[in-house]
Amino acid sequence: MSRLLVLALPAALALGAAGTPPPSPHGAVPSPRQLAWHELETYAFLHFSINTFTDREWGYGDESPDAFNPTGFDADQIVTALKRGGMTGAILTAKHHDGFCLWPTRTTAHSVAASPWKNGSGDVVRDIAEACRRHGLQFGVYLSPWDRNHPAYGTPAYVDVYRAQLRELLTGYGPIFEVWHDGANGGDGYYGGARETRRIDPRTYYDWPRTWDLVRSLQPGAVIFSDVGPDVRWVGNEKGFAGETNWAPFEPVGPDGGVPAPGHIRTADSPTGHQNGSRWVPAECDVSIRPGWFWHEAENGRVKTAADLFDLYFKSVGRGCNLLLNVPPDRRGRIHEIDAAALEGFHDLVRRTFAVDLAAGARVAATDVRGSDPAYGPERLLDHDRTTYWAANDGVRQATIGLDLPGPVTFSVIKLREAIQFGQRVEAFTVEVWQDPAWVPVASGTTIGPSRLLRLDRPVTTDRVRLRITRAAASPALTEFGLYRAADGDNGKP
Ligand code: FUL
Repeated sequence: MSRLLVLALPAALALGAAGTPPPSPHGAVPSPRQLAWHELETYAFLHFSINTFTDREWGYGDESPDAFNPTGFDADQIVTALKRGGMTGAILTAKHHDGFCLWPTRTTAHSVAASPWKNGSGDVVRDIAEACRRHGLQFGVYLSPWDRNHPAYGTPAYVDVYRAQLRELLTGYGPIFEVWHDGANGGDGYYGGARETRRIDPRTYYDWPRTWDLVRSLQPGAVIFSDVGPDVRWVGNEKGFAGETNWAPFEPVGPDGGVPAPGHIRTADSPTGHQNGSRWVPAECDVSIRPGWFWHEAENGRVKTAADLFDLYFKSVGRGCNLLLNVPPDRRGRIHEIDAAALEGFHDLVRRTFAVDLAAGARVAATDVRGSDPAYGPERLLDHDRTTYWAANDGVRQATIGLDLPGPVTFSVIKLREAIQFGQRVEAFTVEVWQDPAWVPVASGTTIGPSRLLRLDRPVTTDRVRLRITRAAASPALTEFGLYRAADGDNGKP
């Protein structure tokens, strides 16, 4: 439903009720597929493959398909555990660096078809894709560009194989919401028995623009992820957090300042992006619920807790990113009970925190309303509808929104969202509360973007709150201003 709402945005961009045109876009703006992606916020990574059975993180490529034999594979259990954790989608490692394919591909014999699992008749990609659809989750694929098994890796022939694999995945399994291209590229491997080191030039070898054209033609709704986008960028770390200042616009360069490519980028810029970047390439925070990406029995005692995940939520979604949380299935082919419990606890914290918007019922006023047109009035900030927004007149660079609450409320979380269809515009803001006889600042920040959550050191009680936008690159336009009380108690702030 919400995807449809966003895709319907062009209609909502029509003139305001009194005929005032909306703001002109500023800088880079998101595409419709990126707007839909921004709404997903938390989704899962499923690292599952031969490594699950060999207890490794990176298989060499010489593993026997005999090793792949989950004892109780249950796609519904996997997907419902994710759903209970608030995950809106799942991205499956259809092929990791070791080259083992989780679907019966025509491109190589190194796949589930050669495994004892279901006597070679199984298809993990199909089972997870169908379970996602049954339970209302989006489905995406990770296909490692590096293939340590394939004899042709390093030659042009392998790039054709990679594209053929993508074509199978993007034509055989229904709608795909995200295609994930890893930046890890080249090195030693089995390579059909050669057992050698093969280096490739990440800038030229894969001819990424052609591959991305293929993805576009086969799955126009899918966003493409890599270190450099084109739709979604890596955040530059695997710990699950973004920069406190986080611009969706991005202008990637190589480590040497030259041409960038997946696996060849100056990652220092990735957590923050570039305010004046020419393209909208928002960051995605990938992190595992465990120390490793694959399931290892020895890590059962080191699963992140619900509180850890809640903290990461503030540092990823709360900084305008999507959180890609890896939850690796175990050797049964199920989400382990410890991981499932942590996920559920995390979702419970998120749900309880955001169940009641304490700004509800407030009288809201703004120092400036575009064209004095009620279509852009500040009441739009409280309606929880991302298609409506408050906007200021062109030329305005500072504005204040005041909330006059029906009575005193106690809150510890502030939620802000920009109307990002017009680009990212706010550069600095402060939130203040009335503590008679003065306004007292309780939070401040730089960027807002698709979502900004500010967690206070301690809850504050007041009946008046104001947001002061102190610097903006273009007239501000916001869609949400909410107040909440964190459900994990008042000392939860790390
Ligand atoms: C990295 C890979 O090398 C890891 O194994 C994992 O898949 C992670 C998500 O990306 O680049």
